[in-house]
Formats: sequence, C-alpha cells, structure tokens
Amino acid sequence: MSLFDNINFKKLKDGLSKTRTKIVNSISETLNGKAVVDDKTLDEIEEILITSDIGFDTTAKIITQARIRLHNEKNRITTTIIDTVKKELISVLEVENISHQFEIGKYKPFVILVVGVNGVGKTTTIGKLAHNFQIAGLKVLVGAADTFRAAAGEQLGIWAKRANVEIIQKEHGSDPSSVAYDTVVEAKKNNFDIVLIDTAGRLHNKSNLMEELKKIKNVMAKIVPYAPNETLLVLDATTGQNAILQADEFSKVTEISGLVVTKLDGTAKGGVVFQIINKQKIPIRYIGVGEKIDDLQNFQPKLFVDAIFDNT
Ligand SMILES: Nc1nc2c(ncn2[C@@H]2O[C@H](COP(=O)(O)OP(=O)(O)O)[C@@H](O)[C@H]2O)c(=O)[nH]1
Ligand SMILES: [Mg+2]
Repeated sequence: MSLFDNINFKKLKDGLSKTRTKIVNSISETLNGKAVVDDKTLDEIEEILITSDIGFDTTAKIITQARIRLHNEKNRITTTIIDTVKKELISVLEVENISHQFEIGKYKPFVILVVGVNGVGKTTTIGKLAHNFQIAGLKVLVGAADTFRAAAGEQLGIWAKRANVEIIQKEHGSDPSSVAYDTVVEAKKNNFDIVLIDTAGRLHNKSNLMEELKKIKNVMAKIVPYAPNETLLVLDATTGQNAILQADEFSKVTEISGLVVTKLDGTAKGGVVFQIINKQKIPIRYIGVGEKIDDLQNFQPKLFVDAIFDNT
C-alpha cells in the first residue's frame, strides 16, 4: 500500500492532453476507416511513435511486438494495435523495482536529497512532497541547501509554510553541506521522520557539482550513516531531449535512486518519460502535473499509460 493517496486520474488525464493529441490521436487518425492493419499502416504508426519523444528503442520494441501479434492473429483489427502499443509502453515503465516503496519508518530520519539543474522544479517538488508526507502524518523537516541563489531559501521558506513543515536555512552563500548537516542534526535531535534537502543544480561545472554532492552526502552520513536514503533527480518534461541528457550527466556524477518528472501538464513531450526510463533504468517515483501543492502524484505505469490513451 502506498503512503500517499495523491492520484487524481482526471487531473493526470487533463495534464497529458497535449501528449495524447500527439501520440494517440495521430495513431487513431492513421487507423481510422481501416478494417485491417497492414504493413504500411504499421510503418505509419512507427513514424508517429518515433516523432513523439518515445524514442527509437521503445518504438522498435512496440512495432516488433505488433508485427508478431498481427501475424499470429486472424483478426487484424485496429484495436489489437492500440492494445499492443499500450502493453509495450507499460512494460517499458515497469522497471524492476518500480513498485518498491520508500522504507520510511525503518529509518529515522529518512533522508531524501533532491538534485537537478536550475529551474526543473526541485524546490516546488520538495514543497509538494513535504505536503504529502505531512498529511500522511509524518514529521517533516526541509533543508535549504541551495544557498547559491539569494531567493532560493526564501522560496523554500514559502513552501515550508504552505506545507506546514519546519525548515532549516542559513544566509545566502553559506556552505550547502553545512545546511544539510544542520538539518540532519536537528532532525535527529527532535525526532523528525523525514528530511528533504534542496540543492542548487549547477551542472555547468561537473567536477564542482560532483564534489558538492559528495560533500553533502558525507556530512549527513556523519550523523546518520545510512543517509541519504534516496537521491531524487528532478527532470523537466518540457525540455524533451535535454531531460534525457541531464539524466545521463547526473547519473555520472552521483548515484540516483529515483526520478521525478515535472511539468507534464501542458507539454506534448510526455512521451519522453518512456525514453528516460528505457535509457536509465531508474524508476520514476513522482510526476508533477501543475504548480500547486497538490499537483504531485505517485507514478504508476499503468495509470500513466491509461491516462495518455483515455479519450473519453
Ligand atoms: N506547470 C508546472 N510547473 C511546474 C511544475 N513543477 C515546477 N513548476 C514550475 O517551474 C518553475 C521552477 O520551479 P523551481 O521549483 O523553482 O525549480 P528549481 O530551480 O529546480 O528549484 C516554477 O515556476 C514552478 O512553478 C509542474 O509540475 N507543472
Ligand atoms: Mg530551487
């Protein structure tokens, strides 16, 4: 059972409407009026999938399966195709450990480090996550370790207030690892269940970023040897291929345990989710479908694909 009950299918469906137009409506148009599916139709579907951010590998898998199914079935009807596409898409998303839940309760405090480049939605996601944990009855502390931008701490402060959780922050320009350290110390001392650490995502200098994240992890581990329990990489779906590159780069600098894909509302590039998972084999934990505090949802492969394909 999940800790959060935060899935609103209608909101998910609405958010994915542009992605739906791009993928599903195009496929439906191709199939429209055809009693049976022939090879030419499959070629057309292949092209639609490739141009919709799903990626070459996943498209190839889908088309191969579709050919096998169509070959084996006397009924070469169009619904078989949609069915096959959906099935393959779900299987791409069901990475081995995707259903593994955070082991909250087993570790106290449970420490989550949030990383990603500037502007992807880290601070917003921390605000939303803090809210989710808070309403699940957990005692939450956020640490403003993005000390690089002057406004960053203030922004996290606003989110902490909204989510009704406590925050540790220091003056602009302080050492990020000292904020992370103080946050974990406070969490341990005062019995917090969850720690969420915000960071600055300066990818322009890879070795600096690597050093900074390493230092943050090391100082936290001095207080609680297992920290961080999770390192979440936040990716912005609207950036399409760039999100894929960022996942590559961050995986090289530090170990990432899960992904958060934001801004799935209002982009036609939702297909990028399939490409990211296919490449990284890192599970997506949460998705952002809006800017508000309750616009974060648990990621569930089948629901996600159903929402993309739901035309009702
Ligand atoms: N539409 C939408 N906007 C989002 C989402 N998540 C974050 N944002 C917006 O993205 C912008 C950057 O977010 P911020 O949390 O400051 O990014 P950070 O630099 O990574 O901390 C803000 O304007 C947020 O409101 C989302 O899921 N949907
Ligand atoms: Mg931020």
